Amino acid sequence: MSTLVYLGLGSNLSDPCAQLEQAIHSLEMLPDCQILKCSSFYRSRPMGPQDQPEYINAIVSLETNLQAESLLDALQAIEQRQGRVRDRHWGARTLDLDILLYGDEVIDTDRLSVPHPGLHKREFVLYPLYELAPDLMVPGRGSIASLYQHCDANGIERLEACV
Ligand code: A4P
Ligand code: MG
Repeated sequence: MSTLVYLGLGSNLSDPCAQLEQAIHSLEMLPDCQILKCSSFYRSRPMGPQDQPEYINAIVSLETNLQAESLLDALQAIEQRQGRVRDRHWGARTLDLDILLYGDEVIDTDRLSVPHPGLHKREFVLYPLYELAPDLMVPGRGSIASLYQHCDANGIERLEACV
């Protein structure tokens, strides 16, 4: 049985728009996964340490037959292929792929917290997610429309084209 999943994509190093485009291409190639929609790209201020470049973020929805942990393995392999280096918490990165929602499941294991714990308060998640799925309900958090309406834009900008 397939599950509807929302993934968060983020990058602030080494041509972030190209990183996101490459990641979307890699997601299209994944077995047992079918991309449904992709949001616009958004530019936002870094959350966390401020001595790092602005981020480009987007959201992809897909249908998958993969279990959540297998999907996480596949996402981490894509991050590694695109040169992800993990140093400090919330530090700069070529590519971050987060599982925001996995159907309406609530998952709390050593490796996975779903819905993603930051989802409901981050403009760089709520803006693209509302664009993609304005009727969505987030388990434990209510409607995406309400979360979006109560979220501070914090200078986020929807890009017409990547430059
Ligand atoms: N993990 C647990 N739940 C999940 C999930 N739902 N999806 C675990 C993906 N991974 C999940 O992740 C650390 C571990 O989280 C993984 O091994 C996985 O088992 P990571 O990618 O190595 O580290 P991280 O991303 O630096 O940590 P964290 O705390 O997940 O950071 P976030 O929440 O991803 O935030 N500013 C802007 N403007 N835009 C951004 O996208 N991103 C971050 C990172 C900081 N500032 C940002 C942005
Ligand atoms: Mg991450």
